[in-house]
Amino acid sequence: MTRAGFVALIGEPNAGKSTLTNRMVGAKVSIVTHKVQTTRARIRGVAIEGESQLVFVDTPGLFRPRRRLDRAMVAAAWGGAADADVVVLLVEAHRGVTEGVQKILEGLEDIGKGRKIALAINKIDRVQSEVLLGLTKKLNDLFPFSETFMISAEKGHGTEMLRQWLAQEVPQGPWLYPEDQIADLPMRMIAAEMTREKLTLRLHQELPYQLTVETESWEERKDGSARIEQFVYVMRDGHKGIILGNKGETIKAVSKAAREELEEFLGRRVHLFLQVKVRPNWLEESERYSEMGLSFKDGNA
Ligand SMILES: Nc1nc2c(ncn2[C@@H]2O[C@H](COP(=O)(O)OP(=O)(O)OP(=O)(O)O)[C@@H](O)[C@H]2O)c(=O)[nH]1
Ligand SMILES: [Mg+2]
Repeated sequence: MTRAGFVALIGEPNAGKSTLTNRMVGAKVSIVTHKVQTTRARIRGVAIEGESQLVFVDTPGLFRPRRRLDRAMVAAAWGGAADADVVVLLVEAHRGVTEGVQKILEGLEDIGKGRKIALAINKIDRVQSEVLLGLTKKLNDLFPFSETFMISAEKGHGTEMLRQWLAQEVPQGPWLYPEDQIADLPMRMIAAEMTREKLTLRLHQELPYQLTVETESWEERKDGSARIEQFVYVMRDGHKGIILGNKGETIKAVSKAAREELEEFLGRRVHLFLQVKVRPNWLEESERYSEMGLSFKDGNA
């Protein structure tokens, strides 16, 4: 009597969707930063709870898109919700019912037909408990959520209860992935994401939103190590200089941090080579989108 299903995590940028995905899976499958719009495509992480296999679908944040990339990201997020068995909306406890949250609730009216939508108020570690009762009521007045959870994805509060509830909500049926699989994303993409995370953490202002990372080659070596070459695409010459840093120190530090994480993930040695390429128009190149796991067409205005 096994169960299995897709659980889409949706919410505004920075709500903690990727943190929750990693918490549920028990490993880092999706990158996390303090900046908004970190996740760009749907990332699947697999967790097992009792007889149930839960496939968490981490999605890009939902916001008012301006660029082609934004539109493709938002479309990927709504698509994730529309394909899921259960949807969990994450709302930040300290921010409450923002305009962005209200917009998402409107969008959920259609998605909610035929599937359960749960509310997870996240980052409860940041507010007093009195705030939570008011916020729960306010949100449930606005939308008929099947269930409300109060969690801290980062600290792990309340996440067990959410997981147990999801385990009984997904449909009966055979498991969708082998028991030991935790992610469903090509390794070359996971590797590119790790580098993008380290870049995003180190770079200031708008630059992280204007770059993309691709794994260009991946060579297995006889000694068991992997030789990985990645391209960092930026739009302007000046950006290249910023990423390289003084005497190349920025790119060196990024490369080291990404390599270390990759080595831990793979359990073996990695030789990582990063090259920065100036590509003024990469945001309008369809190949960049397929490399990210996004649909170029979804970005059409
Ligand atoms: N205090 C606190 N911070 C949290 C919690 N969950 C996540 N965060 C932080 O919130 C920030 C955003 O987390 P992410 O998991 O990247 O958020 P996201 O919803 O995936 O963001 P996008 O991918 O940009 O849509 C990070 O700095 C996290 O460490 C929490 O429960 N409490
Ligand atoms: Mg994310």
